Amino acid sequence: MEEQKVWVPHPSDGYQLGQIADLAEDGATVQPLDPKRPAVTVPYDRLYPAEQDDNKDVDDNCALMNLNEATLLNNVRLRYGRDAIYTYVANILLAVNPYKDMRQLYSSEVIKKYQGKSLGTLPPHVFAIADKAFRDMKVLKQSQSVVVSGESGAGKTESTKYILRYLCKSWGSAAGEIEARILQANPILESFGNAKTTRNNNSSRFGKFIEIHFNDRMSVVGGYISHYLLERSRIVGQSREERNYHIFYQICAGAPDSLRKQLGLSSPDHFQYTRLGCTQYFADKESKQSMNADRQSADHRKKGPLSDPNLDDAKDFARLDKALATIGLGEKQRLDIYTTVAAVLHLGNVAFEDNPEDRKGGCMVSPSSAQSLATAAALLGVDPDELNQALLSRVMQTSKGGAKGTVIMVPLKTHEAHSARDALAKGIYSRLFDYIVSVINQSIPFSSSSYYIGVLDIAGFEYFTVNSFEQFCINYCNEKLQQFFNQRILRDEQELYEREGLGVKKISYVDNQDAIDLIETKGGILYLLDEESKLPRPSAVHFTQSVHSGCGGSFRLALPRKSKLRDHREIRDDEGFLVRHFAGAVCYQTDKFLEKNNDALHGSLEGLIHESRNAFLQGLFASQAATNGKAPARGKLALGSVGSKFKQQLSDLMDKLNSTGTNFIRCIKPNPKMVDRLFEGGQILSQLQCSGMTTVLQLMQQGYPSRAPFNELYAMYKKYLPKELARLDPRLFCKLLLRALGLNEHDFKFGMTKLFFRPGKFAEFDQIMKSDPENLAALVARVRKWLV
Ligand code: AD9
Ligand code: MG
Repeated sequence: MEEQKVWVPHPSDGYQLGQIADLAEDGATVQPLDPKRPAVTVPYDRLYPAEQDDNKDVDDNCALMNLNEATLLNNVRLRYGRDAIYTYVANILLAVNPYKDMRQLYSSEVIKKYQGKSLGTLPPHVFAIADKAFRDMKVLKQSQSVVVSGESGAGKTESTKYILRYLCKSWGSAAGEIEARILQANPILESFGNAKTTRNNNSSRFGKFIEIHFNDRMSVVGGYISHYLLERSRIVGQSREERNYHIFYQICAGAPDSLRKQLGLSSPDHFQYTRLGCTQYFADKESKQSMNADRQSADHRKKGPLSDPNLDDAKDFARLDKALATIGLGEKQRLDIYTTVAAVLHLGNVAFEDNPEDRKGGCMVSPSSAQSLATAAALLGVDPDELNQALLSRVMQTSKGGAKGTVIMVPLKTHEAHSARDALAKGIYSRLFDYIVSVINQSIPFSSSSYYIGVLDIAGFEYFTVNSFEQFCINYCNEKLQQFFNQRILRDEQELYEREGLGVKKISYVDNQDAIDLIETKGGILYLLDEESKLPRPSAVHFTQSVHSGCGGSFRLALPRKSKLRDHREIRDDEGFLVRHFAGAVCYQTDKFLEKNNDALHGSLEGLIHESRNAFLQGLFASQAATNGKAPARGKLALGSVGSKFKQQLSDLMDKLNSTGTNFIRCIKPNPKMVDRLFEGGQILSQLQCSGMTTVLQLMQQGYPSRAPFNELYAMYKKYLPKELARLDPRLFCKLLLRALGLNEHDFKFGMTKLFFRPGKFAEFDQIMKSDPENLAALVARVRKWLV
C-alpha cells in the first residue's frame, strides 16, 4: 500500500504534500514530495492527513474525509485551477476572485437555472445562496440576510451586485421600475464612495447593508441602504498611487464644457486633492520618467495623470448622470451635487502661509490661491472674505464661572488653517455622501413590506504597517461579525443536532466577547476616547495612557512593544496599543484617534455654512441636525463621536442580523497582483483562517456535516432502484438502502427528517449509488429479499 501522504506548512504555498520520514515525541519529520525541497520537522498539530486522491476536488468541502485547513486549501486550489471559483463548506460559500471576465457564469440563463433549486443540486454559485435566502424567506416566513466578507479586493462588492441582480431579476415586478432603481444605486454609490487603492482599483471606502423588501406575494417592492464609516481622510489626501473618490476624476473628465466652465473645472492635475497620490508618485524617479512620456497624450491632459487605463472616467460620468436621473434627480438637483463636488476641489487648492504682519503668529491665504478661494466661496454661496476669515481663525467663547463670556477670535497657524480647510472639505463631502444615500433611499420607498433580504458588504479584518482609527473601527466591526458567525454556525448546527435527536455532544469554541468588551463597554477604549475629547486639553498620549491603565487587565490588550508582527512599525508605549483580535494581534497608533473620532466642524466653519446662500449646502448640514432631533451645539461633538455613532449603528445592524436567517459568503483574494491564474496559497490560507473557516472545519470534523432530507434522497436515488422500492416511504427507503449497503454505523445517523453523514461519507454513499452497477444489482436483490 502507498504511504499515507500528509500536508505540512509551507511559507508561500500554505501547505505542501509530503511523506512522514521520522516520528519523534514533539513532532514529525516530513519529506516533501517535491524532492528539491528539504525535509521539515513540524509539531503534530500542524500536520494534516491528505485525502487518498489529492487531485480530486469536490463541490462541498464536507464531502472530503479529512476536514482541515490543508485539505480545504487544496480543494479550493484545484477548483480555482479549472475556473470553478465557488466552493461550499456546508452552507457557507467560498468565492475566489477570478480576476477575469466570467460573464458566462452570470447570464440570464444561469439565473433561471438556479431558481428554486436546493443548495447543492447545482454547482456552487452565488446565485444558489441568493436563491436559498429567497426560498428560506418564503418557506420560513422570516427575513434573511447574506453576510459577504473578505479583504480588500476579494470580490465582496461584485458578489453583492450579483445577489441584488439575481433577486431583482427573478422576483421583480413586470414594470421593473423599482428594480431598475435598486440596481442603479450601485454605480452612484461607487462614484461617490469608491476609489482606486493599491489593493483594489475600485475599492469601496464605506460599508453598506442593502435591504431588498418584498410584499406578501414575495415580489420586490423597494429597498433601503444603510451605510457605515465612509473613509474621510481620502477626501483630502491619498497614499502613493492611490486616487480620491472616483467622482472627482469623473467630473473633471466627463462634465460637458459648459458645466466645466461654470464650475471652473479642469484636469485633476490642477487640484491638490486629486493629485496628492500623484505628487508622491512624482517623487519616484522611475515613475517620473514614464509619467513624462505619458504626459504627451492629449487624453492624459484631460483626465490627469492618475487616470487608470481600466477606467473610463468620462464615460462613467455620463453613466452616473444617467443613474442620478433614473433615481429621480432633476437637472437642478444634479447641478447642486456637482457644484458641491467642485467646491471641495477648489477648496483644496486654497493654500496658506505665515503672515509676516501678524504679530500673534497667524497666517494668511497664499496670494497665488486667491482665485481658488474666490471660486470655492462662489460655489459654496458664501462671501470670500468670510470664508477667508473662517479658515484663518477659530471662534472661542470664554466662560466665567459657568456663564458664557465674550467671543474671541483666535488666529490659526499655517498648519492649523490647513487642517481647518481639510475639515471643511471632509465635512461637506461626507454630508454629500449621506445625502446621496438618502436620495437613493427615497427613490426606492416601500409602503408595506412583509420581509426583506439584506446583503452586508463591509470590509474584512485588516492590518497594515501603520494602523489608525479606521482599522480600529473596522476590526471592532469584524469582532462583532465573527462572534455572530460563530454563534450562528455553531448554534444552528447544535440546535439542528438536538432537534433531529442525534445525541451529539456539545462543541465549544473560543468566544471573543472579551475583545468586544475591551472596545465597546463603559470604561472600554471607545468610551475612554470620548472621555478624552471632553477634557480641556485632550491629548493622544494621555488617551493612550488611560487605555493602558484602564483596560490593562484585559488579556486582549497589550503594550505596543509586545508586538511580534513582522511589518509593524516600532512605536513607543504611549503612542499606541495592541489588541489581540480573533484573527491576530494588531498594533494601533493613536496619534490621530482624537481627531478622527470627531467629525464636527469648529465654530467659525459651522457658522459660515449656516450663513451660506447655497440652500443645498445648508440643507446638507441641517438634515443632520434634524435627524438628531436637535440643533448641533457649535464645535462640540454635537452628533456624537464617530466611534459612538458607529457603535450604535453596529448594534442596530446586529439586531437586524440576529432577527434574520443568515447566509455567509467568504470572498477570497487569490493574489495581491490582481491577476488571473495566480494562486498564492500562503496568503489564501491566512484569509481562510481570518474568516473563521478553520474553526468551522474543526466543528464539522467532529459532527455530521453532510445531511439531506429523506424525501430528497428518495427523489435522487429512486431512479436507480426497481419500482417495488418506490412504494416505501422515504425514511424507510433510506433505512433499507443504508442497511443493504452495509455502511459503517458510525458513519451516519438518522435524524427525524434528515439523514446525517460523517465527513466524506455522503460522497462515498453517492458514489456507490451512481457508479457501481454490480454492487447496485446485488443491493437491489438484497432489499427485495427483505421486502417479501
Ligand atoms: V473592497 O474591500 O471594496 O476594496 P471588494 O469589494 O471585496 O474590495 P470587489 O468586489 O471590488 O472587491 O472586486 C475587486 C475586483 O475584482 C473587481 O473590480 C473585479 O475586477 C474583480 N472581480 C471580483 N469578483 C469578480 C467576479 N466574480 N468575476 C470577475 C471579479 N471579476
Ligand atoms: Mg467593495
